[in-house]
Amino acid sequence: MIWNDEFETLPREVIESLQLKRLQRTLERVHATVPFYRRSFTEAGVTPGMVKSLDDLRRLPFTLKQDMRDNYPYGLFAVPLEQIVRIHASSGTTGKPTVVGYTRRDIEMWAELMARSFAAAGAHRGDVIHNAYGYGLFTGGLGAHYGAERLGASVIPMSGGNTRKQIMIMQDFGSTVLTCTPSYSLFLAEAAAEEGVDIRQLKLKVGIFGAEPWSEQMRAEIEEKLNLKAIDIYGLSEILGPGVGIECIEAQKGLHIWEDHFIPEIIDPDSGEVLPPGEQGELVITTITKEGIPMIRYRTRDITRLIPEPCICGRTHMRLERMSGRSDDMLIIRGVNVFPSQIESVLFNIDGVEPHYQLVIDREENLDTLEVQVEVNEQTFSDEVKILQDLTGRIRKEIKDLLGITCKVRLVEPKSIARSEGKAQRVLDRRPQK
Ligand code: DLL
Repeated sequence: MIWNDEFETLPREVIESLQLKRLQRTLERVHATVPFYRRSFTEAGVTPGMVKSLDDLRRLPFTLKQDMRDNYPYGLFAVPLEQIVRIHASSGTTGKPTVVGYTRRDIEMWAELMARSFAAAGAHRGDVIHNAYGYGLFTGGLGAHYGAERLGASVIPMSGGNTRKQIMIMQDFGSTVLTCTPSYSLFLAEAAAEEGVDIRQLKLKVGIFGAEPWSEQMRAEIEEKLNLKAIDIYGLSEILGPGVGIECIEAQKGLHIWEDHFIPEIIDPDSGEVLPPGEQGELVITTITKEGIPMIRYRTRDITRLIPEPCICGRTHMRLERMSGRSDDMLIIRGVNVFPSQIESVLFNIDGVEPHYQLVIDREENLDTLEVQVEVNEQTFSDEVKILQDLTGRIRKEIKDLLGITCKVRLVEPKSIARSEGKAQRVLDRRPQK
């Protein structure tokens, strides 16, 4: 179902003229109210008045995560604190978190976009939405919660963790929609099996999964294990939280980014140049309706491409291809660029291994080493040594064929790799920092 028929199906020229008008207003506002933007525009020799077309956006400087850190905690807010009704923060791997603030209208807009996203995923009033995204500073829990209420569905505010209870509630309350990270959905499936519950027989029909990279192969695995349609949802706290973009259930191919609120660009991460439509690069997003903390040309570090072709669902908002990883997740191993998702897609195509793995990178005698630790299933685990050796050799060869690097493969016991309730930690880089 299309939640907002008028806005989700606007003709391209109307979307673009709306974007330009909203962009110009946002630029005037941040220039007048946020010293950081005034300074960065002046340094780049630009003024809001110079932006006369959407193409002029590329003349503006980028905003980086570091800029948020440098202005910690409230320096990028465009309204006084009295107008901020909610604060979220995302913890980075190092240092202080990045802090974002929402006005009452921002919260309204977010709920609206999440309701749109739920509807695009096939959820509606009457659904029981089991929300296992974490509630707290993380945007996942409350973002999905407000959207589910706006949709008119019955939302169960589970948050993450307490996995056995999650299974009981899902079973007893008749949950029809599951929202959590893709890795947690597999953990739920595994935990259900241990409890003697056949998760495939529950009422779940759709899962709305995001907050971490996942692959097509992982989608197939989740759909098979949980017997539901798995939908990819994208978002980041700096821009909004969940609900920046989502796949529609009709196509399950690419994520519609809500272009009446965001302007996406794809750039070459090295040169910063805007790439032509369809080319892969780093996603840059400008918010054009947010009040609390508008973002101008925010470098997300997420790698994707725009799909300009129209979608069968009738929505006219452009699609983003499934994220293939983050440019700062990219591992350089002996000079070769490797995305964890590439290794994931090799592993998930091999029978006998489970969708739980970890990549350990180290350095021995000045040479980078990569060890792929992957769980095998119970049956394979009890197979003869020869079969396990063959499996190891096959994984090593497929990774070598795909990436051109030799790695060590270690098959580990079922359930020995730590499960996560939120974003999975799949990479352990033990190399000394330069
Ligand atoms: O993860 C917001 C969110 C919550 C999205 C629930 C979807 C569902 P942050 O914690 O700020 O916000 O992390 C944002 O997570 O820049 C991506 O690198 C990654 N990410 C989010 N969604 C996806 C996805 C939330 N569908 C960062 N595919 C982003 C791949 C994703 N990566």
